[in-house]
Amino acid sequence: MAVTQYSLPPLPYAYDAIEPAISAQIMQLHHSKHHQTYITNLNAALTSQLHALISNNLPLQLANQQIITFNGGGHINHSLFWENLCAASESKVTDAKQVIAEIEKQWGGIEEFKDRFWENVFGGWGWLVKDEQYGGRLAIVTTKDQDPVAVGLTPLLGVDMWEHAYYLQYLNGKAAYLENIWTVINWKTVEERFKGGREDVFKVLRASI
Ligand code: MN3
Repeated sequence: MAVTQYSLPPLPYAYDAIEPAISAQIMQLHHSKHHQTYITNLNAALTSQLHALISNNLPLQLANQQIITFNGGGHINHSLFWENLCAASESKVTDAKQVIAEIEKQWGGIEEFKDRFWENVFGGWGWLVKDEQYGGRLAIVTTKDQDPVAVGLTPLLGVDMWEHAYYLQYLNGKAAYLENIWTVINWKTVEERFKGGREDVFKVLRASI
């Protein structure tokens, strides 16, 4: 008996495609080292968990659960993040007509939305989500560590707020990093996620997750 072993999904663009918002050096390290490490740790923990379940080793099961949550969340979150970025030349808010209309309805405009995002997002991850429990209304949420967004929420757009996502280029300039991220958002992907539901978002990624 064996468990699924996950592998690193290729980026949908070159490492230097997101420059100057995010340097090629960061993209390469972040994707080929950080993301790969989450996958390597996830695979090891899943294999260990199979043995822990077969041997009724409850303490080991609990320890593995934490490792699986952290590294599995890391794999999911980074996969979503790569897909909702694109080259600045391809980043067009006109590709997300429905989402932008909702953003305007909810926050008054895209600039106001960016301000609220900055004010409400801390370490870990920042997300624009669709809240299915409230009729699909948009919300800005933060998840700590590598936690994925909660059940009931559809992730539309994720921003990695960990220092490793920007420090080499921006040092402690987190505000500048976030300001520049808005120039490389793949609004087409955001709109597609909005039109579907949570299951659809994860289904798209299932080939690699
Ligand atoms: Mn990261």
